[in-house]
Amino acid sequence: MLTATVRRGTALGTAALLSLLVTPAHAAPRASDPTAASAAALPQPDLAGLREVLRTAQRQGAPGAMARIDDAGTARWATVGVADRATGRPLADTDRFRVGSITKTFSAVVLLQLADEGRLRLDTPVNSYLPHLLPDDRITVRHVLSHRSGLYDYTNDMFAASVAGFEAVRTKVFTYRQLVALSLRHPRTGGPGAAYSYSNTNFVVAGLLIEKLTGHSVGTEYQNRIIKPLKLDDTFYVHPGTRIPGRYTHGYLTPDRDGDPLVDSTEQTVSWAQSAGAVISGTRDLNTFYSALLRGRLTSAARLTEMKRWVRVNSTQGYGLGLRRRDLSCGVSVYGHTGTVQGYYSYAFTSKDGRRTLTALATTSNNGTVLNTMLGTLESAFCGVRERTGPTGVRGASVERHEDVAPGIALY
Ligand code: HEL
Repeated sequence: MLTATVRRGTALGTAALLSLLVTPAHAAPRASDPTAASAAALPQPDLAGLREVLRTAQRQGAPGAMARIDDAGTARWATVGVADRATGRPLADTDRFRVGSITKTFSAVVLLQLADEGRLRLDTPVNSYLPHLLPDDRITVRHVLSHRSGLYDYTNDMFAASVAGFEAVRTKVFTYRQLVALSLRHPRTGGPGAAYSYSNTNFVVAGLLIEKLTGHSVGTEYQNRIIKPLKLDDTFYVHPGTRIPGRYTHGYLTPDRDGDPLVDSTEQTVSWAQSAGAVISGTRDLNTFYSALLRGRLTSAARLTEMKRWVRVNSTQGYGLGLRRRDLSCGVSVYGHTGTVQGYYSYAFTSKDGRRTLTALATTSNNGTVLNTMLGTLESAFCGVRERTGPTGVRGASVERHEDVAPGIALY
């Protein structure tokens, strides 16, 4: 029988890690947020609940699932299932994985640092930096980073058929401009500054902006501005490489037709996403990243405030600039991002003060039941022990059926 394990890390390990964060070029005072509830005010995490959520995801079809909580110097983690169905190797909390759209926060951080350096203005039209790229001169950088550009999400077409769509692009290498061109075949979904409408195209434009303004690849900028300063040893951007370096967990795409076998989707270029979704990382690194971001260690306080200017997604979610806010059933709001890439579902969120952070992963995708179940890891991590309303450990009254998704993409 597969078991869940929860261990308590040494306080020294994580505390030391946090204290070593040095970002000389971007060191900034901690962002002030008068309404911030400190992690100390949060209830203790519900570790039994967390384990139950992971076991439930496993029963629902995820070969493996894990979660790690870093809480003011103490690390706790749980894993269930296998990293590799072929060998049966158990999933380890240190296994690397593909993070999907969590990459969007990396891209936003690079652009906000460029804004801090006076090299980019959020309310300037994208076409001022990239002449003639977009069909409307009024679309600004802020519109793009908050999914209010109206640019159609080309992945809607690409992954209409999940397995065939994936296999068609698995080894492909796209330029950013090719991806933008795929989007522009469609009418826009709204005018510049319209309501939130999630689109990967926005963060492909972000990638183009990073390259144009810095003269470097996004991989170089992630490395120099985030990965190196935060010492994120498990974090990589290998595009157009297809393999995950070092020790990693395989990811398994769920086919659209019941009864068809899972597809090992681990190896792919992720070129269809790049700056919108191609980062590889691990639970510890993502916790370090979001904690550092919310503690004001990656941008100035003013830019962090811009990142947290929310547009409405739905009754329990807001979107800032490459950053999600989720309001949990206990009234606590958490900040981070979600990721869906073939074979991997991830959640990485931190408290307002950045002191308690959760990253959770299930090693499957195209399985809305598992995605919804994994939302329960946030409740367990930040809301503590509370009455459970269902067998999943998810408190149903306040948890929505589906994650916020691009239209037609993840309604499974
Ligand atoms: S979708 C999301 C999530 N984001 C967006 C991005 C990411 N990921 C994608 O665009 C991948 C889409 C295909 C995923 C695939 C699967 O489940 O493996 N689905 C299909 O092929 C469906 N036919 C908004 C959910 C986010 O949370 O931000 O990551």
